[in-house]
Amino acid sequence: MMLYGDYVKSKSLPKKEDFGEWYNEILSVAEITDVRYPIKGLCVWHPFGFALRNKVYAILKSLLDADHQEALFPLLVPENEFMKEAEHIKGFENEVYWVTKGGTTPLEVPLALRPTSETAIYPMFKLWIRSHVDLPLRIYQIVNTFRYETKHTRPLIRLREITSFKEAHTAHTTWDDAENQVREAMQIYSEFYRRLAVPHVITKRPQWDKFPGADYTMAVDTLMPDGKTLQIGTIHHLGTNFAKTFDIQYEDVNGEQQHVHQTCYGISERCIAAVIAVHGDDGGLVLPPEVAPTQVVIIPILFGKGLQHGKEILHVCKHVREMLVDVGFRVVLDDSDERPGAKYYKWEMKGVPLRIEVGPRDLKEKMVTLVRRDTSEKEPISQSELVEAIWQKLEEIHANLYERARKSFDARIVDCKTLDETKIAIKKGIARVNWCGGEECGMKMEDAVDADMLGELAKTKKGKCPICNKESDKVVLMARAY
Ligand code: A5A
Ligand code: MG
Ligand code: ZN
Repeated sequence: MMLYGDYVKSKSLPKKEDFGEWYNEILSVAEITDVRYPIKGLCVWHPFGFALRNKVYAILKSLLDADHQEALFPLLVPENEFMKEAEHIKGFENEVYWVTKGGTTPLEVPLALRPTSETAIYPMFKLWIRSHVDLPLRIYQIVNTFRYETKHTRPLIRLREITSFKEAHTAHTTWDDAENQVREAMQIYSEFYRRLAVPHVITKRPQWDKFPGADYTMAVDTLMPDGKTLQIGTIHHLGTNFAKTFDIQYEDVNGEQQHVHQTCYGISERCIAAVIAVHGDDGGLVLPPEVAPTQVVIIPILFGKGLQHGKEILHVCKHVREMLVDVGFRVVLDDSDERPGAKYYKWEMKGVPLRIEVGPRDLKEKMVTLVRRDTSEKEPISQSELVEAIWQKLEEIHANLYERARKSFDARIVDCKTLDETKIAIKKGIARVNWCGGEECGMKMEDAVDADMLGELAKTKKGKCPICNKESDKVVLMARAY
């Protein structure tokens, strides 16, 4: 494993072309997570990684807070509650960790560590919901959940302890109201990923891949540099399935008892993996300004002539820092003893969007040099125009990151008519294919191209199902998924 010191010596990460290796190295070198914790599938957040995580989750919370309320439910779920919903149990039984002892005493009722919180939350919904005036009910929580994953675990992507599981749970009077909530959740998640400059696509998962216990599942997917897709959020219409098993009823306007219609939707730290993977390059992280823990780093150029003017240069640096902190930018002045070059590498690795260099030549002119992380462009700026210039640059950086990522994303979604075309497209990305809608054809298609059906697009287009040749206007996406 590469640590920061090794990185400084070699001055480069493995090329991003080898995405798997690049991804593991960057998490360690940029101090996002530490995988050396002695339990497989569990990760430690470094302070820097956690600062990034908190910036990202602040966006998610602010989007939800408009019409959801944050709550907090217990981690432990009694076995009898966990075992109520048959499909849900079947979907999760192989992934649940059980607490079976209190000290040395076997527990009368074993307790599940939540793999997700339907079975912790819905017994309480039964108590909270009395009448139609209590609806709609929209809550969310951000918690850790545990899943004994059997597939290859990966930091932030497939964890056995998901540390940052945001799950929203809603209840409504009708199936259509719940469906409107599904649409609202799709909009919230789209806006969230727009703010992270992460291109994505939302599809309806095929029935064989929906959330256990749901009527249907909508999923948000993005594309990793290696051409595999990553599911970065899901939205489930639960119908009355859980309401029936947990007996969640409300009194309608006519005084009659009705089951509520529910939805739930979740996002995990995979959103951080997406930010890192989509924007990062051979020099390390490239962070969208809104979530960068440090937005601007100031570096005094103190060698040669600079040494004689050291005091003045540092004075200007401090003045600039104050000016920027005052207007709310997150700024670091790196006045450590390292050489400027070493500092550049360090802060580039951390994805800091803008670097300000102050050297001896800048003093007389009252200038500084501004350098962009995303394009490496350098520009002299007068100190008096600096604040305005930084506002503008940070906005440009976000726009450029999104534009660049979207271009690469769009170029890797390819219309395909045949299985052979599909096979080629999924080597680099996503294939868009017609599908008759038959489950058997769907499964055959997955097998034939050795990929997953992500799901159905809302847009339709006439074409033939490549398995049975039937004319259809259903369009699905096929890809190799993480
Ligand atoms: N209760 C609903 C919201 C739920 O649990 N849905 S889910 O199972 O699909 O999980 C929500 C999201 O968590 C997924 O879309 C995926 O992005 C993420 N996720 C699932 N398993 C994960 C794991 N083992 N590690 C990291 N993220 C995971
Ligand atoms: Mg499958
Ligand atoms: Zn078919």
